[in-house]
Amino acid sequence: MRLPHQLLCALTGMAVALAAQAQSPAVPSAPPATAAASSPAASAAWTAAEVRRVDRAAGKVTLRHEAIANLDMPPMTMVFRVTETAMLEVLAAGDRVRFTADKIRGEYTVTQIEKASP
Ligand SMILES: [Cu+2]
Repeated sequence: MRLPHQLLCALTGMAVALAAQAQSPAVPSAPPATAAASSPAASAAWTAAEVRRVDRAAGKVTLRHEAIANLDMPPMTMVFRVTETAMLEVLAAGDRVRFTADKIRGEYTVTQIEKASP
């Protein structure tokens, strides 16, 4: 009864494999934007900048920034949103800072900012 036994083992093996396949959870298909929003600091590099204007009411800051590698952006002066308006409280025009930024929901957004060490 060697053959039937082998056949049974083969069939059992297949059944286990199929069951494992069926039970394995689907790979979560989170869009890249969501992943970036949840952990923006992971990929974004720090960029040096000078604060030109702080708009606390609008939650925006104007920065004269150096090249931003992760956004493929050359040096320029531009307005950024911030993820939290509290980030603007310690900033004033003329401050030298470093920051990380990402494109969140289509808008360039500062995700971290701190004053540069003198
Ligand atoms: Cu820019």
